[in-house]
Amino acid sequence: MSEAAVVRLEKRGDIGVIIVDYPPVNALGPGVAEGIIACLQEGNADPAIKAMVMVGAGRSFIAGADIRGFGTARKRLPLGERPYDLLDRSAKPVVAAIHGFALGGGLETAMGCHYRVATKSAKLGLPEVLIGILPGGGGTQRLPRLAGPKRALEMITSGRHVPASEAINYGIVDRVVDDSADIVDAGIAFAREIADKRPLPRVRDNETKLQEARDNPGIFDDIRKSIARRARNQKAPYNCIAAVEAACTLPFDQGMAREQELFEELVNADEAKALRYAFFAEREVAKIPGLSKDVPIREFKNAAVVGAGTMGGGIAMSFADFGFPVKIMDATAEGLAKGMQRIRDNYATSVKRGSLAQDEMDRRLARIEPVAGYDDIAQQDVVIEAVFEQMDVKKPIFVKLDEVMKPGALLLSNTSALDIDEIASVTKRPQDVAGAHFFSPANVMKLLEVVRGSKTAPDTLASVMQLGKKIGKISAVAGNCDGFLANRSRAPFNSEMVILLEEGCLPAQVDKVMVDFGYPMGPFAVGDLAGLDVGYAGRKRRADANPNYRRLPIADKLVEMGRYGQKTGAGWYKYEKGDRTPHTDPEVTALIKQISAEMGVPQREFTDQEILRRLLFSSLNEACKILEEGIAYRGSDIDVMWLHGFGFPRYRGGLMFWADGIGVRDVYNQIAAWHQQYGERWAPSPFLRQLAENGTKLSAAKAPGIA
Ligand code: T1G
Repeated sequence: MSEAAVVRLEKRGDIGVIIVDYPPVNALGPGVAEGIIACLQEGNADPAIKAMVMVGAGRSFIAGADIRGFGTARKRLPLGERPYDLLDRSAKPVVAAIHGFALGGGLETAMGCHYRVATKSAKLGLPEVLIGILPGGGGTQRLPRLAGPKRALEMITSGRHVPASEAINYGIVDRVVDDSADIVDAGIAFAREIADKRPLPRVRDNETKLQEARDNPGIFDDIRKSIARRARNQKAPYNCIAAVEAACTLPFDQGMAREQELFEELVNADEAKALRYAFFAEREVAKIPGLSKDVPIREFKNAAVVGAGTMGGGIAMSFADFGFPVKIMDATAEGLAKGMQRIRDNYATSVKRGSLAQDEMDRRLARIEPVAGYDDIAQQDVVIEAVFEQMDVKKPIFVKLDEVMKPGALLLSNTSALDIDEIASVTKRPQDVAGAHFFSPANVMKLLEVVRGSKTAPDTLASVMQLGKKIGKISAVAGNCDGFLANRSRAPFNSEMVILLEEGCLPAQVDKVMVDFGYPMGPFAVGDLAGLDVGYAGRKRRADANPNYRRLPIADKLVEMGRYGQKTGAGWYKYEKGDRTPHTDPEVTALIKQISAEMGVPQREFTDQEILRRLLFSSLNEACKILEEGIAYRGSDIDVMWLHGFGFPRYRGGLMFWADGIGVRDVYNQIAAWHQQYGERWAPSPFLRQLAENGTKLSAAKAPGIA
């Protein structure tokens, strides 16, 4: 697009309106910065213009720099010649009129202006840390001057979007107007009010609030300590802090130069590449190949959940949290009462932690209605079955749902592995049936695995994808097979971690490797949290059906001993009463040694790298089979599932992206070597071999037939 097309200057009387028009979100793509500068110069040169207003066309102000441009040869304007630098040197006042979003370079552009007006629903923020960089357009220097260093540090290291109603309290915007107001008119009205006011208020000159850091320089180390857990193994959050510190210790121009240095350290680092990849993978996963954009979406206004257990309660909360009324039922009145109590307790815990206000808890609870039975849910737009993971429990429920639910209702199952086609087969409307697999805890985990049955209609699939987005989830499609995409790709990992124990590892050693890699918890500790009995049945079913999933005597023995994990006070680890801290248990160590000896498995030492690769490569190999069978459309979809379903460290991009850092050929060679050493379960996927031969990246791989 030519510069004139992406940014234009229109005159409204004596006010010049600079309109940024670069769909879909007015990112500062090619020519946009140059267009802003050209319009600014034109406005300043026009004697008929007394002041200017900058707005975004379409649904938002400016959503930031064009992320697609990073890591490419695209040149960035030099320091001192960017809109962020030129706006506040303008001889005439410029008012940023913000609706929708002003994020990253968008907010930085607005802070380069002399004034800022925003609609009530507008969101402002500097989210650069979420893609592994820092606000490189003066944000680390100007935001502390507007909002104070402490607030700036909180916003920049969290990357959160701040509503305009908060932003005005921090001093970031000068006026908030109602959403019903026309943002251009509001900007023009404000511009007329200040057109003759001098001196022009340049944010760079505003040093008053920096005093906060001069009086208390300890705030920088305080925030370094407070982010340490979430920022583990990452550099961007700490560079953000250093840049804000420079704002408080250096003159403005030197601070800007320091910001650039700290930015350049990050923009091409692995962390930023991985986080940029994750950002786009999360948008790509929403696109269903072959599904036309105009497939009709069945909107939903309410929902029903069958099953008031842990998952059912969490699913009901997921809807209530996003404003949807939801009815929940259970097989017994006692089960329903227990489920409702668990929901109340979950909310109360959030209120106690301060992450939820009491009145908001009350509003959400009021949206969850316990009901006696099927007749009470018949008119709901969507129903999600969330009962015990057994086909002979689920089928009768779908027979009943088929009888009672209104035509067009979405009939969804929360099953994590069972055959969606078999479930749909007991209904007369298989086209309305799909899997909606939530991850525990359902109201917290963002992933929704949407399982398409062979008879699931395209509009059903699209509607469930949309449903996920509306309740704050990231929806990702999986084909129908045992374990679908997520749990099937995870299953080899769950086996391999126990097999390592047979060979001489211990749970704590494996957990340390995975936590050091970036997982929030080690896999053995996670098993104890989820419950070792949960996987026992699935493992048995798979081992009976597939040689890749042989029995795991050590894991089975623990379950048979009643060691289910935290819920029984002992599993892989032992737990003190009321304390969730895992403690190594000599009894488990002895059991591991005893069973390994009975199995006659040679014992040896392991490096951290071998432990890491034994676990992750086993899943990589399965992921390639999943791609080859079309259960996943893309390698990046698998990464989205691992990021949001299994807590894979985001700054490593995802399972496939991380392996690309090693190289697909090396991955293949290692798996082939383990195939020689360990036999069938390590047989390399032919698809992986093909990728290795072609040199195709795992994260860029597509299922056969997918463009
Ligand atoms: N650059 C390029 N493309 C972008 C983009 C961006 N900044 N933001 C969104 N898109 C694309 C996205 O890939 C999708 O494309 C479409 O727009 C709709 O996005 C110098 C260095 C603004 C809250 O980090 O948070 O400024 O899939 O599906 O749900 O200091 O997009 O249609 O082909 O997400 O309504 C800082 C990132 C950049 C904001 C809208 N800014 N974007 O959410 O739509 S770095 C950000 C978002 C920077 C400066 C630094 C969200 C949104 P497609 P979407 P949405």
